[in-house]
Amino acid sequence: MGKNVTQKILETHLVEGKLEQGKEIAIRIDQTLTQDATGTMAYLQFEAMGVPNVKTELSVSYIDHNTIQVGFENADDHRYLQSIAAKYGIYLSRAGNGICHQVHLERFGKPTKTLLGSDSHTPTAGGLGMIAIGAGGLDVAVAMAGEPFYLTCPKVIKINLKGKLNPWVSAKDVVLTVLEIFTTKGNVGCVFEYGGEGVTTLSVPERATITNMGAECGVTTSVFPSDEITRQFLAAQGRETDWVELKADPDAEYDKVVDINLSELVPLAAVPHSPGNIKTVTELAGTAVNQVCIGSCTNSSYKDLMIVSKILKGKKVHPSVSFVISPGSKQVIENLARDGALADLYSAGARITEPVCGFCIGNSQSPQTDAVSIRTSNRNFFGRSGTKTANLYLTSPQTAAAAVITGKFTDPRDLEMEYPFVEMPQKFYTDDSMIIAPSKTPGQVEVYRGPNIAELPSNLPMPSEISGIVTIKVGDKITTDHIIPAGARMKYRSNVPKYSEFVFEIVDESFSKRATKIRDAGQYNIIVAGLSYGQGSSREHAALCPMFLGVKAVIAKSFERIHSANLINFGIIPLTFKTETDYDQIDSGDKLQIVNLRQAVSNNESLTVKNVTKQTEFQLNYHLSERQRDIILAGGMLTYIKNK
Ligand code: MIC
Ligand code: SF4
Repeated sequence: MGKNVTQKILETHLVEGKLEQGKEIAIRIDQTLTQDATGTMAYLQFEAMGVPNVKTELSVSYIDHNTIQVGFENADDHRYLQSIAAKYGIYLSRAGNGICHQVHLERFGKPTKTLLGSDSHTPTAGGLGMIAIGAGGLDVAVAMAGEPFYLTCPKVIKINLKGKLNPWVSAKDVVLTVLEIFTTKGNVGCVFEYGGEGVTTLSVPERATITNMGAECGVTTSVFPSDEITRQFLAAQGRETDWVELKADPDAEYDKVVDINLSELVPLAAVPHSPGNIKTVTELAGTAVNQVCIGSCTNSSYKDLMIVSKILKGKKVHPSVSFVISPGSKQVIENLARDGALADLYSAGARITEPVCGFCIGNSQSPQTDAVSIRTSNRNFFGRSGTKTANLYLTSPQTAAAAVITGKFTDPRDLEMEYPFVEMPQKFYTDDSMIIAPSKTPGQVEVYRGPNIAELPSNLPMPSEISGIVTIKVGDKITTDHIIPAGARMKYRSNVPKYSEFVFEIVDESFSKRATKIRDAGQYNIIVAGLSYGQGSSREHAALCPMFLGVKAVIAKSFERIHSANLINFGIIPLTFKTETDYDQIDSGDKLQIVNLRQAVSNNESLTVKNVTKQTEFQLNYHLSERQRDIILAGGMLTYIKNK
């Protein structure tokens, strides 16, 4: 039987288990990436493992999230990361070099390899024909120490692309169509594999836009084949020798095939507050726009910004629009500058930032009260921009550029101009001087630790039973941005006690104080949630900070993959309702008792919970492999590794 691309890569990296869908497997990780906001914690954990240097083929530490540097915290963390990279054999991409996913695509990604990254958009590199997976920092630290990565052997869904995109319709509209079909929930344990003749019409950065936002569907990863287009991209990066062809066999089988005809697509937008709420731009046309933000790891490539510059050439930003561009990398900026596009963008009135996450993570460029903000990024979650009342819409750069000119939602096909086709360059201007290689004398490198770096919090083994209070009950689709905000709070990533003060800040400001009180009174905190709990980012602080506050269990209707793994890594048990309607029988403040927990988990038996307040009882499920049960019982991954 023929094999698909996903199977081919997984098979050559398999170190434990069988490629049977739904079973736990372990794969060898060739490359890792971290970014600074998840990286400091990942490296503290790596240091705690006592391994002398990374064991991967390549590990890169990027600085792209916390670059605001108001106060000493960010700068100190950058120094810490630089010294760790030098000491342990890791490449450091300095602040100013670009957003991790864009730079990785340009300079490091290789077809047929595996990549594990402490950022949920790591699947961007799937555009190059890699299996690239987002995970918590601790999982990445473990991979850097040479251990395999465990995952559920995925279902592979083929997205069969036919036809060719029309002018003004772009890769972003393809992935918004995918989101419209699959939504943001119910796709855990799947891989989207792209195929069909339409694939050859898309450049690598366009493919990367599509794999990037697969993260919003909650899939394990998304992947494209590696073909002639991939070869041309790598050759233009001066890396042709990194190219390997990788295609699905003609008789490859898939769990499901979904056709998308590129020729039929139209400009789309994700409307507030979920990337899965899709409308056509025509439906929104005429809505006044206050802010346009172009860039982020989804749409910040040379081609994206070159098209924007051509649309805006000789035009000016509408007076009621605040217009910002965050290019993807220093390479993108330098190539735009050399080709004259930067001048056109400045002339149009763009506020061009460093090549960083910036507006996307809400640590800068927060829009005005009640703003309508059009963004080319991937997430429009409630509160993410830093302005609670803002309404974020996600579109293509083409649609965003149209609004820059008109000041309102405008279908770019209605602009009275010819579509500015942009060819991919034969050769990019490249310069890796902002990437620092590891030290040749690592023994002499001293690790720098500023006062922002607090001690790693530890956890105790799982108790024989959990007696605790439902400190908060939340609804469906709670994202990690709800659980622990990024934005202005993100500078405390290396200081868990401080950062924990902001857990659930945008949902219930009193959570942290109430949870601390319960913890200090010797009881546990329990979180109750609806469907798809933990959507969005890979930030392990969404588990680590609750752990610090004494949360021992989360009971939800369902969980997202990365967050569920992070909960396990920090000794918090993710439990699901056996009967979903039991969710309605619990209220915030109820006292619950999960009896006989340790023994039941050791024996893989189902759990009974008593609602002491309501005098009721119900059953809970959990889906944990034997290894995960051992991690939970040990009180988390670090203790589990030490015990081993
Ligand atoms: C995001 O887009 O939410 C982030 C910030 O990149 C996160 C990582 C983090 O919280 O540090 C992600 O996507 O994993
Ligand atoms: Fe950065 Fe935004 Fe991409 Fe996250 S989604 S890596 S914050 S640009």
